[in-house]
This record gives sequence, structure tokens and C-alpha cells, in this order.
Amino acid sequence: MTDISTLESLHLANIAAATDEAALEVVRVATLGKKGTISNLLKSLGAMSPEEKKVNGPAFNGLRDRVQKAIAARKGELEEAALNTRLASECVDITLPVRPEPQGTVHPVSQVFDEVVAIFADLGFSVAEGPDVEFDDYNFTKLNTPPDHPARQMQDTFYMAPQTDGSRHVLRTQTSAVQVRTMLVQKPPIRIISPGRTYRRDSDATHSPMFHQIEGLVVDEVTHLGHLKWTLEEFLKAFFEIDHAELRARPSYFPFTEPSLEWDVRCDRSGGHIKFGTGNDWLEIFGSGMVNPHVLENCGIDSKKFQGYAFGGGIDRLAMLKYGIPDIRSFFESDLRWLKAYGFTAFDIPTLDGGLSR
Ligand code: 2NL
Repeated sequence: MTDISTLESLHLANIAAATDEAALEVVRVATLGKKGTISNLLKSLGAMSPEEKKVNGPAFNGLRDRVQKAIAARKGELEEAALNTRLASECVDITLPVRPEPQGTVHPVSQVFDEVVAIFADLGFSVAEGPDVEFDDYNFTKLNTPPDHPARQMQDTFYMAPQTDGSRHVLRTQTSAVQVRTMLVQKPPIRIISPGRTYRRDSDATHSPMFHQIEGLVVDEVTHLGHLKWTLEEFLKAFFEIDHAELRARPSYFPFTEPSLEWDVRCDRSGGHIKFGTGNDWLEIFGSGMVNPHVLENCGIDSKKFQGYAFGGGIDRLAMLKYGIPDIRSFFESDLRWLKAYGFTAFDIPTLDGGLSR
């Protein structure tokens, strides 16, 4: 009997000393496993006399039951401790901010670029793009501005170093060359806009040597100035989010259009900021005209069968007017304070149904 109680206290001490479930399992195998000490005691009952069995049977079984219970209890303790440790390590401080504030903003020129594309896409225009460094031929000659033409002096051009054949590439002075490229490869009907960077040797509060332009071109069998006026009105209404836009045409001159017109939009500057659609002021907004038949012919389009209208305007200028930005040079200074004030979040994606501005 002393043997049994010694054994029991030894086992119970081992169980209590097990600090994790693996150590406890070692104790269980050593006692209750197939060849464990208690299993061996129970097996030894078979060889005993009935009297010995009577005494040892209940003693051995009692020992087994108590050890079993002690192991189960210790297992429960260890499981709870393991769970508590895990919970402590996985705890989350719910008072922390959800996510850091996004630092970057979408530049107003990019935003307006996307707004303009959304509006013209809705009117059935496709977007055409081309290189910033252009052939002189596409930037000028095909647009009815040959080398000796006085209109070459209308804007100061950045010329690249001469090629081996003597020709000089230019930084495009307008995006019209993109439309030339389209006309050279695509038959009418053509309905495209070409937004992009343009370059002129000019710099003050309203001129930057690099600026952004949007041009539009429509070529079809019946195309006239009424279509042009309607298109510009629809654009202005959508862009400035107004119900009415009133346009006034003035005669102008561009070598690539004939006749050429400049459009002013009715506006009100009395309230400290500019409002469109009402008032007694006018603001110049687009240059335009019917595509000069020479330009169509230069691009392989039969000017007896097809005619077209074209227009151009400044994207930076549209952004300044819509978002009240006074100086064009601030667009290109990369001042983070300015970008924070005038920039947009990446979630302000301009769509006609979702809204064009914040
Ligand atoms: C302005 C004026 C204009 C065009 C651009 C054009 C393009 C082709 C043929 C004919 Cl391919 N015209 N573009 C026409 C008139 C004016 O831009 O004030 N831009 C800032």
C-alpha cells in the first residue's frame, strides 16, 4: 500500500510539474500508456490470487482514476494558460487611428484632364495621343504653316538640334499634330480630342513654357459651325456644372482653320470669384474654326467631300477658372502645401453621373 501512495504522489508531482501539453503527454504515456507504470500494475492483477485481487484491484483502479483525473485537470489548466497567452499577444488597441491619412494628392491639371475626357467621351469623342517631340512637318507644314509662312512667328517655338537631313524636330506648340497623325491613318468620320502637354517660349503669371492643351477635331460629310457651337456649349455646361452657357463668337485667324473664330463665354466677375452663364462680362475660352481645306488635303482627305471643325483651349486655364487658382506657374512648382490645398484625393474620379468636382 505504501508503494501505491508513493507512486501516486510521484505521479501527481510530475503532472503538476508539466509546464506544457507536450510535457504532460510524456507523463500520461509513462503512467497510463500501454507500457506505463499503472497499466503494468493493472496487468499484474491477472496473475494474482483472488484475495490479492480483492485488495489490489480497487487500489490500482483508484490510482488509475485519480491520475487520469489529475492529468485531465492539468490539461485544462495548460489549455487555458495557452489561450490567455495567445489572446494577450493578439490584442488590438482599438483607440489607434484606422489608417494613416493618405499623403499624396491628384494634381488639379490631372483632375481637369480626366474631367474633360469624361465629358467629351460622353459626346462621342475618342482620345488621341502623340509624342511631345514632333516633326516640324506635322506641327507646322501639314497644318498649312510652311517654313516661310508668317504664322510661324505667331508663337515662339522650342527647336531641337538639327537632324542629319537638316530638318529640326520641335517641342509641339499645340496638340494639332496628333490630329494630323490621326487623319493620315483614319478615314472620316473622325471625332477625336487630343489633350496633352504643349510648349512655347513664354513665361508670366498666365503663361508657362510647358502647358496643357485640349484640341478637338470632327471631320465628316456634313459638319458645320453650328455643330461646333453646340459642342462647346455642352462642354462648358458640363464642365462648370451650370444650366446655361452663352457663347459669343469673334472673327480670328489661325493658319489651320478658315474661317477662324474665337469664343467668349458670358460670365460675372462681380462677386470676387468668376461665375459662368450670367453677368455682363465675357471671357475668352476657345479658339476654333472650320478645318482649312489645305490641311485636309495635306492629310489625304478629299476636301470636296469632307469638311471639319476644330477647336483648342488650355487645360491649365480651365483648371484655374474652375478651381480659383490665380497663377499658372504655381501648377509646376511642386510645392507640397499648394498640392495639399488644391489637390484631389485619388477617390475623386470624375464621372458625369457621379459628379465632376468635389
Ligand atoms: C487655341 C486655338 C486651335 C485648332 C486649334 C486644329 C487642328 C487641326 C486642324 C485645324 Cl488638325 N485646327 N486645331 C483650330 C483652331 C484653334 O487652338 O487657342 N489654342 C490654345
